[in-house]
Amino acid sequence: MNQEARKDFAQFLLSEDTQDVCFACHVSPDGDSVGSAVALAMLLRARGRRAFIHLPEALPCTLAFLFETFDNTAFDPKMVVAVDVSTPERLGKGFPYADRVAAVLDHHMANSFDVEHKWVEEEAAATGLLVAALYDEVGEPISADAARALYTAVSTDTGRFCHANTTEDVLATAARLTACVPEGNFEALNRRLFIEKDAARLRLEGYVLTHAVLSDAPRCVYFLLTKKLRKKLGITPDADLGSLVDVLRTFAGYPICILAKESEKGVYKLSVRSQEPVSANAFCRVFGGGGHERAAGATVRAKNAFALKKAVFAALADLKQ
Ligand SMILES: [Mn+2]
Repeated sequence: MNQEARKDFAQFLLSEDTQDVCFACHVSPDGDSVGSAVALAMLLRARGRRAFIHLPEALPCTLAFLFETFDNTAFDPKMVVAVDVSTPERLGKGFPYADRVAAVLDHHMANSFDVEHKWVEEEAAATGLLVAALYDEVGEPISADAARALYTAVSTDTGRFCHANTTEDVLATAARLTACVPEGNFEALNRRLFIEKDAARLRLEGYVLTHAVLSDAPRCVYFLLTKKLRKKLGITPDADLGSLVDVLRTFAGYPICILAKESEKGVYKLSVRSQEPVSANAFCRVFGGGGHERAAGATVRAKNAFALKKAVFAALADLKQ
């Protein structure tokens, strides 16, 4: 971790000029982006500042608990801090405060923000780790609610501590957070985040397992979730589909998994996971996306499902496997 960047960012956060802050999350808001933003807002509020979270799209229902004890009333912000956001585009179409983005806190590869205060740790497993470090840097104790928000960030971005990014510092941070909640464990939170699913979601997972395309050349698991299928299976707009790609990862022997989700007519969002030595990031860059080496995303425009599959498999054929 870059100690100087950490110090500079902490200094910026607590400077007199940092007032009335909007912490902005990325499109398809996930546990890391929202959990980190909530913990940051709590830190500023503890220091007497005003802060709220901006979500460009619906909050997944699994993350709704983050706002149970957090009043997220918006106001006209003086500045925006982008949290876990790799490019200005990922703040969402029509982001209302685009002229006020002063800082970014992130861990994605090739973060393209051009802002005054930028702290990006490409090696960090989650933005939540940077937020925990900021609490330490400024000497603010982590409240139970902030610990739950940060645990959400770190546990979701490491695939509940299963991915290759689950390093010693991840587990050390998780251990520290465990000590910050009165119950001394995250059993209830884990149940909410990872174990319990509603019937529609489970039906969807069953459908994905039954209908996923298993390709042998190139070796890949592929599934397209159309809007029609979402409707048929009763998947609501606030359903948390962020971890659906993990269902594809359960097929043994395939080094890359691609979940395509139709977002509007002719527009598909890809979630890609890969294993050593295949690079999900390299694959997504073909489509102008990116992320991390083993987990990345991209948006693809294609005429229909057939054209999409053709484009995806053409890019796969060119990929080093
Ligand atoms: Mn993240």
